[in-house]
Amino acid sequence: MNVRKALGLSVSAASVAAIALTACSTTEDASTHEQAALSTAGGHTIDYDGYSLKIDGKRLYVWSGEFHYWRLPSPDSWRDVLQKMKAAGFNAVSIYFDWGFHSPKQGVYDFNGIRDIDAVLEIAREVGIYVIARPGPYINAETDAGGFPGWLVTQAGKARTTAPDYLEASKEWLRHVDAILARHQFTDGHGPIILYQIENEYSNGALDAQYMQALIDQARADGIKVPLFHNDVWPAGNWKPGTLGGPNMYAFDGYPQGFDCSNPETWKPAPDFRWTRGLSPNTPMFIAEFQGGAFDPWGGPGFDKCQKLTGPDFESIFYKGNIASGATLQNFYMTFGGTSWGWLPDPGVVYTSYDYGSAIRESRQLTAKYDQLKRMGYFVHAVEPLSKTDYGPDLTASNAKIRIRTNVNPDTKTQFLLVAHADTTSTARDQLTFPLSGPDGTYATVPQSGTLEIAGREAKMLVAGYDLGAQRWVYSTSEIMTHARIGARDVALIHGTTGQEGETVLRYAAAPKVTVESGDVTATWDADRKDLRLNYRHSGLARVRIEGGARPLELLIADTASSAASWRQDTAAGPVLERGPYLVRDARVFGSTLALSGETREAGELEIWAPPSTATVLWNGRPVRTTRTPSGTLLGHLDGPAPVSLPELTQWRHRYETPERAPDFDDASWVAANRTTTNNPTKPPAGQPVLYADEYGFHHGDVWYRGHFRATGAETGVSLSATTGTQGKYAAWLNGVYLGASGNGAHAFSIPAGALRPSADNVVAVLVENMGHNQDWNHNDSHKEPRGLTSASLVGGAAPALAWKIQGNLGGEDLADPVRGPFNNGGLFGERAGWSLPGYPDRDWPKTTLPATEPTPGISWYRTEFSLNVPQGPETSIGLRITDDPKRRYRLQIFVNGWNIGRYINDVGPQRVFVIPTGILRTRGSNTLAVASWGDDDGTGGLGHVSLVDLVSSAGAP
Ligand code: IPT
Repeated sequence: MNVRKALGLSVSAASVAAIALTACSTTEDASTHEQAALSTAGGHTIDYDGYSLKIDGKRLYVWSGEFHYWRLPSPDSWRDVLQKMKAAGFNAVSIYFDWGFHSPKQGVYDFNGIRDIDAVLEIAREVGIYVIARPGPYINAETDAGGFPGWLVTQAGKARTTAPDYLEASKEWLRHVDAILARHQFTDGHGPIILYQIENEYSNGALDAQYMQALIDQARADGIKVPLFHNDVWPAGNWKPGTLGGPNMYAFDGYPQGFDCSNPETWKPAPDFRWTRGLSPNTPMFIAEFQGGAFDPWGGPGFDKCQKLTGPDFESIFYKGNIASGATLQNFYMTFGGTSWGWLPDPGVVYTSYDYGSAIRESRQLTAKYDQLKRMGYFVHAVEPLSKTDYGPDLTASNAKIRIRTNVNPDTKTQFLLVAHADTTSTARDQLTFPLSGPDGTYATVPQSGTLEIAGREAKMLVAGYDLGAQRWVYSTSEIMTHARIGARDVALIHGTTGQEGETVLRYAAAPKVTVESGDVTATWDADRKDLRLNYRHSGLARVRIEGGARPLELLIADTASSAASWRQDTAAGPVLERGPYLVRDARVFGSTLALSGETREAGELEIWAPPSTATVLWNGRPVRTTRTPSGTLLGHLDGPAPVSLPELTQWRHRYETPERAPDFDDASWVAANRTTTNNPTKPPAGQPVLYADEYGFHHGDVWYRGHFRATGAETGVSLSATTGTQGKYAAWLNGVYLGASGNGAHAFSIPAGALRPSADNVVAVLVENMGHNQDWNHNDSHKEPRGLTSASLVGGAAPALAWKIQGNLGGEDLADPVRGPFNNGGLFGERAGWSLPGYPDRDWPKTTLPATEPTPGISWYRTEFSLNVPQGPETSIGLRITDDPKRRYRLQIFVNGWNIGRYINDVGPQRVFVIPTGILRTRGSNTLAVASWGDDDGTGGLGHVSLVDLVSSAGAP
């Protein structure tokens, strides 16, 4: 209700959020990206009903992928990823905006450089992809504190409620981020944003409706006009429209395979969401997050297994299942996962790589999952009746193991048949036929010749009773990938699994002229029904020309590999299809020139179904010589990529630091950790100060403590407790003598003989790793779990109190390095002294070779420089591999040109290859690699072998 009021609209109950818009003029730059860009002339409407979203009154099947710019600190690569998504048929990208990434301190917000969300949104507009904006305030996302900034963890009020301090802070964030989002709304004709999410999976336990409503009101007050939604954790019916705190649209999430990738062949059944229709019948079925991969924890099985658990077979069965359920908005989380660089990860669930087993790998390489998404993405885009369907009855297959669900468009009567195993986890190979009755008559047995095969984990979405361009599509047992009118003919690209039989039936007034241009295709004319029946086996790319409709049809029948190698682009001169390259990222037409851009992985053919006006073809700006084939396509040849050669990393220098351990280290400039009260729900033991790092403004990375005391001489030990987060560690020294190390929790360190200085000043020095703050998934303030020391006392005799000093990252909340930002650095001596940075004068450091052993426990650094001379381009992707015996116990922070690109634990893993975000690497020039290594006293510290890897030519996950 408030929403409508805020918009100043009087809206009938039926059309909840028809957003009325005032036309406005925009001055667009004549950038070369304009051709693909979303139309920005004047205003647009975004509306919906129970079937689908509608843009300017036209139904849209929203096919969206999740992408996080903050996990790709390389603005040039944002365009690469968004173009790859668009090229696969995505019409939308869903983006979380991470509050903590933009705000190091209350009241301080940074939207520059790698934080330039204006640029993200402008690139999305230029690429021509809609944006689903998800600014939180809470986002979860396996990131530190679920997206809450470090400074928020010290608040008294309960997060995600109307507690005044929390709510005020949330509104502060929304005001800042909304100011930018508001100027990129599609409704105003200024940008790509079509939908906006309030909160995130705010679904468990006690829910504060006033809080949700306050967020809605804030978004509207900030000028957000697009429809609002919330993503329910599962279809539980939370936050339905029309309730207090309910946004405009209902949406839910689904991760049916879960997040343990250890047994990727073991599946859970695919959900059938039809039962959820009653939850919000007047809004379309919107799956705001559906499993696109899985996260993987420290010591986990690794992302190759997640890639398998959620592979192309999973995508086909589960995503088509969602289509059959009636979903017309689907967003796949993640489609490109990226890198949780620096201290971005939530410690309990992820390490540096956030590859997620996604369709586009962390290295931005495409996978078979990408190909599968492309087959489906092109389909939902091309076959428009899909965005308005009712449930039809199941068809009875001749094989009881197969279930055929149907959806029917009530206007066109087009039928969609989902053919898959009833047990969606089945790996059996089954054959079937089925009866079909539809607008074009009744068929007792489909296919009429042979059988349809479901080979294990596959699902087919078949189309019957459809006006495909100027042709009548009676049915096909091949799936439609896309179709378009190109020049004077229709071109249809259909596909099936390699080796399987297919049957396609088209209807014509009289027997058409059929020319099989390539492949083994049998044509039969059924004069009674006036059906042309084609039978074939999917193999390579068969081509059939059919003349008999209002326009000729060029039917392209692809197998698995040929459909993967096919691309479609829409240009100012109409649609273009291409076949051959690894990627066709973009196509534009300038007069008679067709300018394609893309990538190859090897030399090969480029075939183009181009608008007839095309006389010249450019590939990445260079002319391609083409010949016209008998079927009217243009055929050219593309070269493979130039080989990349990467230098060996040989010239290393090494230096041990850890001066803080020494009794005479000067900590005068450090902050006194002497607070006696805290808002934190966890209180320190009676009589002890609050030592939590966050209380003193040190929110990320390692923190040093120095506790001073005058010894009685009776002290025998130091009892410490630290909360580090999963896999974190801490180590202690007394007067420079190493006491030992521990993981998360309490540890009693005994004082070795001779270490104590009776009747004198003594110093306990403790280095505590903060692996990151917990998420707040259950909104129980779990992100406030303290980090750093939580208690410290001496054991023995009268046990004097300790007077503490603390030092974390340089500047605390007043970042010393705002460009790299709050998550880049913690408080190691070397980090504070610039050892991680390029240009640091390390010439006086001793030389070393790798692998190296560092016998002294604590922190030592390894630095090297390397020069690259590799071809520049969006496809460049270089990684760093660490090779060592996993029994050695050390952990690393890896800095490339000062950027913390990864954290590595040699004895935990699983990550051993680190993607270096291309934008922070000089691909032609000199680079600095600085590695901080934290070793124990077992003599296994140091650093193993380190090498550069060309991730474009190497297969597999980091
Ligand atoms: C859901 C979150 O909304 C999202 O932020 C992310 O954490 C994702 O899942 C998992 O990667 S939470 C899920 C456990 C339902």
